[in-house]
Amino acid sequence: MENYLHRAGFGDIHEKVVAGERLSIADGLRLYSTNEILALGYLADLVRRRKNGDKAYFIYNQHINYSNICSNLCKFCAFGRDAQSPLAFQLSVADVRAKVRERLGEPITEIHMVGGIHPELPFDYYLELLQAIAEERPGVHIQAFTCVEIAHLAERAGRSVEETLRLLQGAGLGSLPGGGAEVFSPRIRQLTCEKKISGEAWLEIAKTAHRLGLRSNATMLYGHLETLDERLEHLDALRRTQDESGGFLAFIPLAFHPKNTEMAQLPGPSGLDDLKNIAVARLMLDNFPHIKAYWVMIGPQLAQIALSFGADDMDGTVKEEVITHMAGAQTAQAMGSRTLVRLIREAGRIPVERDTLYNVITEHAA
Ligand code: V47
Repeated sequence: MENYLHRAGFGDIHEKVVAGERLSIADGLRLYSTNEILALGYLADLVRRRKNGDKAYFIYNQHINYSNICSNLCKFCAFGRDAQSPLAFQLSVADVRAKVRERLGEPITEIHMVGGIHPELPFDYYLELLQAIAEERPGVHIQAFTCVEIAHLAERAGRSVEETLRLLQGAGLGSLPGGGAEVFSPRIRQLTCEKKISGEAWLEIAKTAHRLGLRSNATMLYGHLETLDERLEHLDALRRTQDESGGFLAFIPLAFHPKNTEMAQLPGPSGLDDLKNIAVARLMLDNFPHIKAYWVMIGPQLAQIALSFGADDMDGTVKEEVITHMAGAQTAQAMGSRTLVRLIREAGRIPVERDTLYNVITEHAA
């Protein structure tokens, strides 16, 4: 293997990985640029194994989107609508209650809830959503509202981000999902989501959440207009933030789905690029405990292979995913926990059902 890594031009990076040394942005560029995908996978797998051993995680979760009404209307998004659109929707607190109640018979431990940047809903609506979920399913972990939504909620509440987060936490918020990060580069934000908060603002809100004891995830939407340098700047910014706050749990690379978006002319990323993003993230984000292969976006087949390219988590049962499916995803909108266990086991890992904070719920036989 060492000879092969040398021939692939990665002898020095292998030495750094073995020594646990941080990789530079220039190293990251070389990794992204290679076609020696097995060498890249081998290096990422060394880090994955060191951090997570033979375990690969999944979660029993439910996704709820409370509204798709959005005043940002990003060019890569097929989910957001303006309020006048016939496809706009907005759930009442009672509707969300009903969605939770519908699935009380299932062993769901996490509710993942996000929506658009709704221009009119009052701040109390969001507090009531959290309270209603906690009432219907006591003990469930509510992972809700991206940093972008938090910035908006703070505006609606007329309070600081910190005060807003404290109020949400008091109403039952458990952690923040990783959406809305997109690509931090101002160039890419200008081209694709000019109304969205800046990358710095996103990172600042994540840090504030971490200070309050809320953990959060981070994402990167790849495979549209971004350059490799911009991807690496994004990863580096996350790594520096994690050095300061230590509050990120998982990084999830999100594969751009072009259908029904304003960037529908783009092809979207290839399978090779999907694997590279998992592997390079695992190698660059040396201070992130987990890398998720989100099966909804890259397909269960590739997500399974990603478990040998740096990923240690397949996300979850999800039911029912809307954001990626509006943009043409061909995957299912839910997956049974038995299928997740089988996929993980087949990949040679120990399937572990986790809670949001990666506490073990059930360790299945290898
Ligand atoms: O913020 C929008 C992205 C995100 C498209 O934290 C698109 O564990 C691909 O963040 N093609 C929402 N992606 C999903 C998300 C997420 C999903 C699963 C787990 C977690 C987690 C977070 O999806 C958005 C945006 O970045 N997105 N449109 C699209 N056309």
